[in-house]
Formats: sequence, C-alpha cells, structure tokens
Amino acid sequence: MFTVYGRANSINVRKVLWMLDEVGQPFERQDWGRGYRPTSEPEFKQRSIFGVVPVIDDDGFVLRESQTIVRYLASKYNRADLYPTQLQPRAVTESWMDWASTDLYSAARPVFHAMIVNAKDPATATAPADGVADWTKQMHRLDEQLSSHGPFLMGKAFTIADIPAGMVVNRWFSLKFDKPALPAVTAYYDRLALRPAFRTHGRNGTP
Ligand SMILES: N[C@@H](CCC(=O)N[C@@H](CS)C(=O)NCC(=O)O)C(=O)O
Repeated sequence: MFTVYGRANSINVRKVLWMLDEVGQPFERQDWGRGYRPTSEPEFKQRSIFGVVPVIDDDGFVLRESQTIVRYLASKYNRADLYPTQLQPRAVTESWMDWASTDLYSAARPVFHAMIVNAKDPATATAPADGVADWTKQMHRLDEQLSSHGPFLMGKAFTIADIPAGMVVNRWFSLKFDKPALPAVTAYYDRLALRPAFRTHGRNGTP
C-alpha cells in the first residue's frame, strides 16, 4: 500500500501526486494540513515531527520532503529518462529542483499568501508590488533558460527538473496581476499541459 498524507491543494503535495501519475504508482491519499485534519495530531506527528505535508508511506517506509519523494519515485521505477543516472546531468537536474523550491518558490510565496491564504476575499485581493517584483525577476530567469536551452529545463525532454518549476508556473498564470510577457514560459506551460499528470494535479484550476 502506498499512502500520501497531505491535502491535494498544497503545492508540495501536488509535486508528489504529479510524479506518482508519471510513474504509474497506485496510491491512496488522506487529507491532512490547513483546512483539513491538523498535522499537529499525534497520528500525523508520528510520521513526521515537522508537521508539514506531504509525507508518504510506501509499504511501511515513511518519507517526507516533496522533492526527495519525487526523486525516490524516479529511482524506485528506474526512470533514468526522468532522473538521469549520470553524475553531471543528475546534478544539474537537482540544481533546477533546488532553485525552484528555494529562489523561485520563495519569491512566489508572499504573493500567493497575500492573494489566497491571507486574503479576506481572494476575488478582490491585490498582489503586493514588492512580491511581484521579486517573483518576476525569477520568472525572467526561467524564461531565459527555457528560450536558450529549452524547451524543458534539461533541454529536449521532460524530467523531474520540470516538476517543482512547473508547479510555480501554474501558480504564476493562475493568479491575477499584471505580468510581463514571458513567451518561453507561456509555451512551457502549454507544453507541460500535454501531460495528463500535470493537467490532473498541476494545471487543474487551483493556483
Ligand atoms: N520542504 C517541505 C515543505 C512542506 C510544506 O511547507 N508544506 C506545507 C504545504 S505546501 C504545509 O504542510 N503547510 C501546513 C499545513 O498545510 O498545515 C516539502 O517540500 O515537502
């Protein structure tokens, strides 16, 4: 039995759900986290003392950290096409994942929190200008990489490097604020949407 502990609207849980579908791993999911069962409950904390989602339980093997789980699944299914086994391309893949979950996501987070998590009414919430400026700077970097070395982050083919970035790109296009034209990112968002797993868990109407 493979169980995912975490609400399906969390960006970190969605990375894992996307990857589960990419590799075809059957799973069940339990709703934990903001708006659902609190992760402070002992039943959750015995799986992760940090009290954050996602956590997986693969036949008794418990693991936290969304990106580690994505890499675990790629390795479990021997998907060298998604996660290169050669040292250097593997390291570059990981560098894109790290960048997306640190610099890119950290820049997106204040805007998301202002417009959705902390907004009295998300329909009328406005984006904080300084947050938009920080996020836009990182999105320009993504656009530059995709236009010069794309169409995916590792070049010709989709890899797990695209999962954390793809989730932030979905958030970028899902939130309403003035954005510069980023042609390579726009094409990337459409290209990712050719993947059923991204349509189900990423570009599914949820920011
Ligand atoms: N580094 C962790 C971060 C996990 C995290 O911050 N999860 C958020 C949701 S995206 C969370 O659990 N928030 C508290 C909650 O939902 O109760 C990962 O990538 O798995």
